[in-house]
Amino acid sequence: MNAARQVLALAGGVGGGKLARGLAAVLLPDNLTLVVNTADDFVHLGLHISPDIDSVLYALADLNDSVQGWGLAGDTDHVMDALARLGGDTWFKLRDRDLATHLLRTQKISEGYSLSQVTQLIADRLGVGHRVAPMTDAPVSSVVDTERGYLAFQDYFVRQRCAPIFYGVRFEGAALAEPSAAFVAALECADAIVICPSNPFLSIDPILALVGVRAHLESSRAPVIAVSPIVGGNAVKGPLAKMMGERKIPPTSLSIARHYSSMVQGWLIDAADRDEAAAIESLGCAVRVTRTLMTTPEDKSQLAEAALDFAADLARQNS
Ligand code: GDP
Ligand code: FO1
Repeated sequence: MNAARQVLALAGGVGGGKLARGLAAVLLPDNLTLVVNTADDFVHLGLHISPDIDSVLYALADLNDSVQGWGLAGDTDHVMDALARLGGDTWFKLRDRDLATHLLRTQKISEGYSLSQVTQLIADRLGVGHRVAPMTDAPVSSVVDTERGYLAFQDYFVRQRCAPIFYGVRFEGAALAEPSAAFVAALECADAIVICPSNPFLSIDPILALVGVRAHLESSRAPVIAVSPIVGGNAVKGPLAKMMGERKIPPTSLSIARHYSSMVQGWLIDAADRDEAAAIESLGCAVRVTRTLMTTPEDKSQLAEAALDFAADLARQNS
């Protein structure tokens, strides 16, 4: 177990879930808070869906479908098949066992639970000991600006498969949304803050857009370490490189470092991108080159250890 005291990690779904699993393997439950993007959340077929929270919870419980990137391994589609026969909406697949999570969350929210409370309940019931919290309990929704106009997030991401040219994204509700209580507590006592290799535009920016979060990170006593989601000049999964191309931004770790700017003190980039290290350092941050591709459980733990060691070294230099 790593000696780090309190660690706060900011996460989306796929890249976030992978590093979250590594951090949970090397940190005791009381030493880690995972704060997860909720701007992808929406109500579908009457159910409250929190895709990134579920991806992180399923990853921590070792129940995730790692090939698909979302949902539960080995799930089936009887409900969606039956719904298709009835002519219902099946563009967003609520698979059979995954449906149980959405049903329970929706029931509890209708009974007055906050998203934080229901996330804790589901974590407990899945046997996840590490703290997983939504970024906020307030409603925040990503709206994507595209060549086809403004699109609700899941319409852009799933229904239209990120095909429309991406101009930008706004986070409706974020400017008035307070971070969740667990997020505030973790910001106040963190000894290290880790930005997971999640999509900066879609998964991390909504977290940074909440009231006070960006300012807190910019003046943070705790080192902020980020892992680049770009490996070898491409995204490991998902639309990030395509989106960057459409914004005329080269798909490099250097571009990602510029995006987060002075908020990050330490960058972990992949060995395949080692040539970018000097340019990233010239932005005023430290860089470590390592393997950032997380395929095996060992990859995840090693990358988590690398991030925590980096944070500890930077904290020592600051003191
Ligand atoms: P989403 O919310 O489901 O889209 O997932 P995230 O935003 O958390 O993660 C998406 C990003 O994770 C993509 O841009 C990928 O490049 C990145 N990613 C996925 N797997 C890995 C990996 O093993 N290593 C690194 N460095 N990045 C990864
Ligand atoms: N992604 C898809 O590409 N197609 C789906 O049908 C789909 C269903 C789905 C159901 C529950 C859930 O929690 C996530 C689901 N996702 C699906 C993932 C999708 O929501 C995105 O990957 C994230 O929102 C981006 O983080």
